[in-house]
Amino acid sequence: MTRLKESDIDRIIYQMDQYNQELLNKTGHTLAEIAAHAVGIKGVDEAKLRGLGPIAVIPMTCGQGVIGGFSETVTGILAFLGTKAFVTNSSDAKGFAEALERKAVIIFMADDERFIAANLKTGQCSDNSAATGKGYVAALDYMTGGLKDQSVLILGAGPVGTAAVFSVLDFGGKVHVYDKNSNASEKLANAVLDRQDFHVERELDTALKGHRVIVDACPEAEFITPDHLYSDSYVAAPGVPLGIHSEALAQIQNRLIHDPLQLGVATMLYEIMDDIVKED
Ligand code: 2YJ
Repeated sequence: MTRLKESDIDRIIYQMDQYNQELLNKTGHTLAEIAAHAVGIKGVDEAKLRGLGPIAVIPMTCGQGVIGGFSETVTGILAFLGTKAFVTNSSDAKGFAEALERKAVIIFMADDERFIAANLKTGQCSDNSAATGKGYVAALDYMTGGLKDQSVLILGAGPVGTAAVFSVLDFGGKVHVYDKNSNASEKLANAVLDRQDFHVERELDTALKGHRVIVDACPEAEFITPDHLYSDSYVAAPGVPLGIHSEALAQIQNRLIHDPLQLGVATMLYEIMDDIVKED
């Protein structure tokens, strides 16, 4: 699992409007609408978001420690979505106590293994990897005009790729999975009930050339080259660093979704908001 660097995230909070507009141009929908779509919520209830109690983001010093600007960036994304979010002054258990004292209803915190959000009223928990997989597939569903009956190549059978697989199947798509560790793809195949719409790909180059809708959920840089992309290709790339080769960027830019944190955090928030009306 990639550990974010300060330089990956230091401009995010200053560019939220621009990023939102970019999503709107590419998918026809805002960040909030995509997050809502990812978790099956009908529309975006801004009044409900404004009415939510405070959300605390707690810095965690364990393992490799605090990433400069991480908590502030998560808070900025949550504030952009209309919530009252704050970074606790203290970290770790002391920060958690502070969150409770300040009447937080939701907390966000991340160590080197997991990045989670928890709703302290309902006990619901959202995991960033799973939420990221769902959020990117929802963006792809909007961007492609619907994944139903489409064949989607998912690169990486880790936590993000796995969530993406189930999400594509939920949208009615067909899944092809490639992982450089073929055991990981086989393990995932065993977890899928409807095997008719699930296929394991064994050769990366062939898999890439045979697909026009791709989720890149692996941490390799620049392996998707110009000859892998067509004029009607769509790529959702939650993986950091970006897997698209710099020479292929210009041709896919307008049909590429990629960010280090925004879609995952937005989907986590929507996933743990309680008593929301679900889509039919
Ligand atoms: O509080 C802090 O600033 C740090 N403890 C944040 C650590 C963030 N964690 C990571 O970047 C891990 N690699 C886990 C990310 C999971 C993403 N799906």
